[in-house]
Amino acid sequence: MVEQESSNTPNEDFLNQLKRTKFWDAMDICNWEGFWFEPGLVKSALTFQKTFEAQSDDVVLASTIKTGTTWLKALCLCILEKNSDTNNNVDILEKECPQFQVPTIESLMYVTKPSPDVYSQPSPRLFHTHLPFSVLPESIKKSNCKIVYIARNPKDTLVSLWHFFNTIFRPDQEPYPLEKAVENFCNGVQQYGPFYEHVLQYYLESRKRPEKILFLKYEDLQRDPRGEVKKLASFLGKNMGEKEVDKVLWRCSLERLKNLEVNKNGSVLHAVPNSSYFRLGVVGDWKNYLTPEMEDRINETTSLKLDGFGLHFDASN
Ligand code: PAP
Repeated sequence: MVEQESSNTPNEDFLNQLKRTKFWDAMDICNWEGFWFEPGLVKSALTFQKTFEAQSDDVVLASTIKTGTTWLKALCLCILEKNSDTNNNVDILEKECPQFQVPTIESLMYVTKPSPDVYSQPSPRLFHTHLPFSVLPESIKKSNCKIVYIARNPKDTLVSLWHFFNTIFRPDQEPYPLEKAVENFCNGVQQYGPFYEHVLQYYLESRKRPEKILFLKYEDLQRDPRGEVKKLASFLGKNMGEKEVDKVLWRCSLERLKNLEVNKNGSVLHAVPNSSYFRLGVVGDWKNYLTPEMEDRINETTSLKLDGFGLHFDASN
């Protein structure tokens, strides 16, 4: 488990030396290793780096924010058959949000209830992190454990992020100006940003080591859910038939998860209702929000950051 304070955690002087700014006038973030984080996350990321020993059958899920993490967590729980409580054969997704069942390691200190001891779960262990590849514990990079990364097109990611942080930071206020959110996104100044460098790091690593890192896209999962779930299962060493795949897809569907009592009313992280993880889940929702100028701004940034690396997101998405 990630500890909050130990001899491994950095002292406040170290954190105070990091460049700081405010995200959306609401949250202090600091720049560590080229990415922006709340200071508390840097502390636990450092503890994670120092204490985590990967095992060869571990499965590490990774993503930047709002790219399909909750869906991926649910899918992997089901594919690895970690979703049923063996005592009474109950689907654990009915009891707790996927965000609790597969905790984001560096966020554990923010959970509202006793956090699961992720380090000592039965094998194959299943983890999630929003950390960029460059700061993962060395043992994750060097061992044979597998990484599954989920990416999403930048415009839908931004719109999803905008809804999410409006719910969290401004429940009773006007939404944060979208043009400012677009600027932050394009400049990379947001929790776990920059988006582009995050996605690119995992993408390039997946090209080098396809047997270690599976790079998925949210849009592909929406377009061809059966094909993508089979690919994911096969990467995790499971061959699944059509019926099994359909069952997993149903169990993990947004419609089902969103309407479970635990996700309608529960909460895993302080001040973050579970319901905020389940919104619309469609590709191209950005068209309902972004002006042509905002669209151009994001498309130009995407082109500037990703062209030449072989990573494409359909700009019409
Ligand atoms: P996180 O970064 O806080 O973990 P994450 O799960 O990555 O959040 O992103 C939430 C998005 O995934 C939401 O997208 P939207 O705002 O565009 O609607 C959410 O609706 C979508 N989502 C959550 N669960 C599912 C699911 N089971 N199937 C499809 N999309 C989902």
